[in-house]
Amino acid sequence: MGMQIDAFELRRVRIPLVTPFRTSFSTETHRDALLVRSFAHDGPTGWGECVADVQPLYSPEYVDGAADVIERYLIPRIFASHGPAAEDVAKLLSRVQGHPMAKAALEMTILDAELKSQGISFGQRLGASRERVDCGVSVGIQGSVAQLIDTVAGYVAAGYKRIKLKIEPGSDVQFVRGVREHFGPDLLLSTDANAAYSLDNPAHIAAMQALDPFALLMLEQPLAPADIPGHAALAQLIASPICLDESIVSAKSARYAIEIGACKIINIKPGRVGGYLEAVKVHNVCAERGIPVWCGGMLETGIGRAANIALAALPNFTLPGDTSESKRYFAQDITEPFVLEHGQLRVPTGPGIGVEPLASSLKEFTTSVKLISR
Ligand code: NPG
Repeated sequence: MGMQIDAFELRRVRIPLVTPFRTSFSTETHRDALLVRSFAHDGPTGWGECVADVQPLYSPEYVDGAADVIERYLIPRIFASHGPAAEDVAKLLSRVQGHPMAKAALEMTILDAELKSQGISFGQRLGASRERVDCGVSVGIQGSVAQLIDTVAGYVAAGYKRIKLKIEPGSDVQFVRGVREHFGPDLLLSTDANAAYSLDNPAHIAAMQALDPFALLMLEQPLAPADIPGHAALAQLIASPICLDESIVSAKSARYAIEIGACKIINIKPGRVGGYLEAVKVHNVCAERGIPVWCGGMLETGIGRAANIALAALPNFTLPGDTSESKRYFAQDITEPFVLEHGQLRVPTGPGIGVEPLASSLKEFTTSVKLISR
């Protein structure tokens, strides 16, 4: 048995980003997040963050759709089951197809409430083995090579241990060359294409091959999410190790991708795989097969960031994640900011996610609130 939840609050917050974030699929100027708060019967309040974007461009989910499916199809299943334990939530919701980010947010809020009632932190529950995690930063596509070098220089000075460059066809080789030549061979450098390349296009293949000399730590998700076999074929054509993000939607898909040689590294995002508990399973599948993992980012507020940092402290998270400090994203976050110390963030130790939203920030950034009671 778990917590009996009497009501959930769906709260939308819209927080300005310090700098627009451009990927191969969009340019974001704000983080428009959905927070899911749970009110347990005679128990603590839990928080969850849904990482779905405003538009369905990274994956089919989008934040309005996530809020709708949570309210109409997921919460009723929770209410019907009389207080499920967090570990039973994924199974309970499994008849609803897809919507992993929506499901992950609901599982997260229930897990937070449950752990707070037990006095256990996310890190302890998930199996964290470190008190601090190494952090990298994801750099959006910039207008010019000079501008990119400038931006990267700022992040290197801040102490980030790995720089990831967003790329797309036409904004790839010259950007990577510029950064590699400017910062030298010791910079841990990776690229992320967000599925913008195709094996059907010879110019795309040539561009990916042209990245070979730059000793990339990885080339992340060059091809379409569903095309795991295509990544295995591509691995035979390029020297850069392939990392999969969008393609990995469960521990099962991770096992398959590794078995067919589609990737050497996996990016784990709890929202993408349906929750923190499935994320641990992906971690374990990779650990058993000698595949290093790192924690991805979806421009989370301090709520999601706290839980991501706990996850990133598991033993096989051996590469720096997209777990940057709060001020890389927001001038004002909705929690106390996470602050980089020698390229690392400290894993929260308090019960549950270990952070609370600040009342003043919630007030400032909330655009709507809906209470859904039993
Ligand atoms: O630091 O949180 C972060 C952003 C990391 O690059 C990042 N995220 O494809 O991994 C991605 C990308 C992303 C951001 C995807 C927002 C979807 C929405």
